[in-house]
Amino acid sequence: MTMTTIVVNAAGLAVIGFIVWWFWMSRGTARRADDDVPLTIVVEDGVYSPAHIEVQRDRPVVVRFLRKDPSPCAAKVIFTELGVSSDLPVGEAREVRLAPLRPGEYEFVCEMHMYRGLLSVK
Ligand SMILES: [Cu+2]
Repeated sequence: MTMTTIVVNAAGLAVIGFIVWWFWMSRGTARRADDDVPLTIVVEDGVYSPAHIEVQRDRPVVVRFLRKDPSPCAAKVIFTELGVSSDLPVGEAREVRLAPLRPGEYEFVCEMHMYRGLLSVK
């Protein structure tokens, strides 16, 4: 194995590691919903911030999305298991209303699943 091969392989592994981290581990700790203030999620730079939110069971949920990313990738948010979606105009907050939910984990993504978030219902 030449030095170049080793460097290329190492770089490849680093990229794979980064992608794994990006998709599965970068969600961080959940932001919990307050009773009166709807959660605001900023859509920017390939991530939802926060990307992990937590709400209480059996209560209507309002999540406000503010899209800052002009890329068409971010134009829509979809709660896949719930069959709820919303268009997100750039720079204009949009509220997504969800019926009371049973405890569980519900994913929300952009159309291409590049943006990924998780709604935990407790
Ligand atoms: Cu996308």
